[in-house]
Amino acid sequence: MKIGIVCYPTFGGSGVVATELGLQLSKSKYEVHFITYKQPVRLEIINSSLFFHEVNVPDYPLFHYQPYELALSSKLVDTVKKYNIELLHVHYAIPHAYAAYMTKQILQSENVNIPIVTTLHGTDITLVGKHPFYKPAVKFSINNSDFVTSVSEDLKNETKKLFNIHKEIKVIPNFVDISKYLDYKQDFDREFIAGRDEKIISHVSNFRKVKRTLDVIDIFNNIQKQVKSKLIMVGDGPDRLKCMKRCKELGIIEKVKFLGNSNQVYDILSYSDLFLLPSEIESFGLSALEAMMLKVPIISTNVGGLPEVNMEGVSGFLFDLGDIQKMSLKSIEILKDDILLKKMKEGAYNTAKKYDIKKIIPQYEEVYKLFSK
Ligand code: GMT
Repeated sequence: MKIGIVCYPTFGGSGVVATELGLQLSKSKYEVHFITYKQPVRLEIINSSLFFHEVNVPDYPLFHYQPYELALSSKLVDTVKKYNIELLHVHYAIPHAYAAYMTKQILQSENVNIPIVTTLHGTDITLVGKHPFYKPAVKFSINNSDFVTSVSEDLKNETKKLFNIHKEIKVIPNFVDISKYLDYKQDFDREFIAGRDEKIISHVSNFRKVKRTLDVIDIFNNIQKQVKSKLIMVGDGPDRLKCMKRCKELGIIEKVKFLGNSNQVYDILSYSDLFLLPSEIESFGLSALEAMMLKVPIISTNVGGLPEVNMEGVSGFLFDLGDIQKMSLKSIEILKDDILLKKMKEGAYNTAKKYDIKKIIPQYEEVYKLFSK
């Protein structure tokens, strides 16, 4: 089957899920075409069953905003026709589900039928999508997709509630490739990050307000007073400078490494003892799942889909949003108790196994089968 995948090509979780899905599909009976404005970060191999088509948006001085949806729809129409693509799977509703709907309409006028599968990832619903400026268009494009999936039960319920959607939404969670870890080799030395007697705490995100990265710094500040440790902050985004400033004010800048966007997330996680995710909104928490796969327990909030991923007392612990005190105390307890830490590491890994790629990809394939000719 020939599938077109539309996603954000950046370091965000929806792009990672879409790319890993496409890569995996292309290893079996699928021909996969990525259609987006840049080659997705994790898409390193292009071969006879894996293609990348770049969407170009010419800069025209008359436009204050360049019309990306228009360029994307046009590119989708051309690519579907040129490669006989049989289904479009769009990740993140804004603006992809909307552009896909237009593509379907244009192709219909030429007697070509293209089914649209939309996967909802999170803020396309819970933050941006529900904003009155976008809501009618998002609701319309969800209702007019041929099939809709969401990455957690919580996101499914939120979507139904916020947009009054009566259509079926199938939950297909995020996934990790457990086999990647089995023979995993780190590319750099642990000494680069911390001394032998120091614990390593990590956080990975796009440093947006919803990630509450300043809470990460405050929690670590409490931890480092009682446990010799280093904090690794991976990723980049609007709150990164604020975090650096807070570290300087607290006098802990020497203990915190800001690595920016990195393709070595797994290396960093594989050395970590604890992962902090105190988010305000989190539909699933792919970064937490990746940490769990690498045997790192999670201290997170109990918002959104996080309780579906982080199992209380097994893979980690969950707290109310903003409860820095309790998150700090539990972190210190785990890091000080080697037996508890070992138990939590195993618990994190065993929980991650439920989300192995081999269990999740067939769920997407079931959806595609509904539309295969
Ligand atoms: O909504 C976002 O923050 C962007 C999106 C992304 O592209 O990173 O993240 C969402 O999708 C991920 C993959 O499905 C989920 O694991 C994240 O939890 C989710 N982020 C939020 O809900 C904040």
